[in-house]
Amino acid sequence: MEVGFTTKRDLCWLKKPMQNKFSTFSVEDFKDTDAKIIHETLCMEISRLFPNAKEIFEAKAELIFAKSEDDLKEGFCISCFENHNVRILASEEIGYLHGLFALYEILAGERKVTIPYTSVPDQSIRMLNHWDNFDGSIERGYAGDSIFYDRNEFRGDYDLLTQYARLLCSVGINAVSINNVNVHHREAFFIEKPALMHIKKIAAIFSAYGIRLFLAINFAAPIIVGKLDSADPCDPQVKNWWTKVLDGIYEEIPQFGGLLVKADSEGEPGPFTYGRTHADGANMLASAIASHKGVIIWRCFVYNCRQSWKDRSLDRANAAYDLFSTLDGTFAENVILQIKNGPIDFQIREPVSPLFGALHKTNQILEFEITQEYTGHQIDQCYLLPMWKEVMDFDTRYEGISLVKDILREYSPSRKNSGIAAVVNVGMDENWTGNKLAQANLFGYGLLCWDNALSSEEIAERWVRLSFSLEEEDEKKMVDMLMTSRETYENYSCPLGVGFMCKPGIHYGVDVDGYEYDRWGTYHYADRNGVGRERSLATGTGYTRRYSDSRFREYEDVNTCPDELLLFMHHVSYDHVLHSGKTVIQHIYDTHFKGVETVEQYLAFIRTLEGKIEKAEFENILERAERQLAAAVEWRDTINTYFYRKSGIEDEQHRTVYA
Ligand code: GCW
Repeated sequence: MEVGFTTKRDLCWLKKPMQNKFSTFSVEDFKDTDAKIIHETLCMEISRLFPNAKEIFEAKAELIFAKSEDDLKEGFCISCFENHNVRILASEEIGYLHGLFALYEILAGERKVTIPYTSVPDQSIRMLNHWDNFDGSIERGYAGDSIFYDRNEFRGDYDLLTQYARLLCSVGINAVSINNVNVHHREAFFIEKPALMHIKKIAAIFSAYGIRLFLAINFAAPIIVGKLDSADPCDPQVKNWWTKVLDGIYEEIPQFGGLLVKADSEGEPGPFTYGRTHADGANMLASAIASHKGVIIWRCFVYNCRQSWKDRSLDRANAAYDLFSTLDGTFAENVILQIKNGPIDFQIREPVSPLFGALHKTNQILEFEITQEYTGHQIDQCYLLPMWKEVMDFDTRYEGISLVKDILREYSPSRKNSGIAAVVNVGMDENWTGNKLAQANLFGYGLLCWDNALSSEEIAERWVRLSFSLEEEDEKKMVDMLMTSRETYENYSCPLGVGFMCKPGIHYGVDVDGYEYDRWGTYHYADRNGVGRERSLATGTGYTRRYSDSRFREYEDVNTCPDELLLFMHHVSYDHVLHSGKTVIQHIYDTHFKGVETVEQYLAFIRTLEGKIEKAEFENILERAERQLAAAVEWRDTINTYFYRKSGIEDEQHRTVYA
């Protein structure tokens, strides 16, 4: 049995094996074939995490895995915990594995839990989306090339993929899509045999860790791959073609999860070409996959990306709501809509998408972005858990079920077809995520999907403790740094929810007007009097009306709109006074100076870590922090100067604002 790994990679939060903790373990088997595979994985993982434990075939082992009478789903119960005597109960074999990783964390991370400790996932689907291309590049990837592909071939490093799968399983992930939602020509053929021969091997690795594999498809595949003359979802020929394709996929990969679709979005083909609705498109695929019990995950990121800044009535923020709320109840039972957390695109600050709470009869997945496209490219540290918590705990203030985290489950007609997905942040870099600190986002994402009640702080503490061996005081400082990093990024970048002041295309670094006169629908409309997009019903685009009455009233009125979203919802003058008591312009100056000062403090703290963490890790974190500081200074000076020039109003504190 292969226990060690040949491809050298950071073991991340699983790097502290506990020697001689248990001398024996026993496993009560579940009967089907999948269970046997997972049993093998379990033995392998025990030998990695608790070396020297031997499997015995009687019930008096020190570590016992046994079937539970209760329905624990993919979860587990650690029911007994005395010295060398631990019992892990599960109702599905994968629960043993989750229980094992939890046990490891309790021991290696010195985590306190009360026994019996039962842990059952809050969300059914806990997914990662890869935006990896066959040429090895990753759209919005900041940690090296793809772990799956290399120059139009399958990389075939199964050792590496096993390391990846175990990391994901250890934080509770159970679904992964392995190719970019922008499905280019070559990837359109992933649904055919030659590629499937490779993909099935990847699927088997994930499957051994209880993770289902998904593929993103090109809606025009019937034309591109099938050589039909149409991809019209209402054409019986098209449906037959998809049915055959899916039969072929399941023949190779019986445990295949399903398809992920980006349609009619940013140039991708879709049902609109044929005058059909998104329900027509999704339902056709759903019916073609239904006999295999697969699902169709259909993205709601659909908007007109050829807008004009001259037309202030058109609002990209309205697009997903307007299109999909009217289709509520028309999707098949195995279709799931995947909705980005905000109405625009993963900015450092956005309101929560108004689609949550508006759909009552449609399966839903909430989509986050772990990869730091707009939040610093894994150069700048930005611990995203506080943002994700805000979204999940957001109260839509509709009657009945009103919190986003509950809406996902409760308003999905099929509970098992609901949950959370996120664009992942890993690549070929030795530490997986480019910046070591960005591992905390991957770790935390998994934990939060599993247990929605965890706090960002607890997650940060757990990550720090498992990843390093620091004295308590440094541990606390590191957690504080992570916990403030999102606010810090916001402080030196886009103020008050305005968004998109980044460099076009790459989305790193400042360019205040970079998108201002472009076609993407992301305008801040700064002029000499003020700044912000007017989205009120009274005088703007009516975006505010897409929320519940209570939220509508709150957002509609400049006096009740939360400060952090003010410029998302309204165009206000520079001397408008915020709830904080500061004017908008003074807030901009203050936050931008503060943002840079905080990064300087991070850097000073990081320098003190030399010799306290591994050298390579220290150098990595330091190098990134130095680059973050340089970027933050550019953001600060450009934004401050921009608004000084527009407004002519001086900083009250007379700090350096370039003229
Ligand atoms: O924000 C945009 C990104 C695109 C991405 C798109 C999407 C995969 O800039 O790179 O395309 O979102 O979510 O589909």
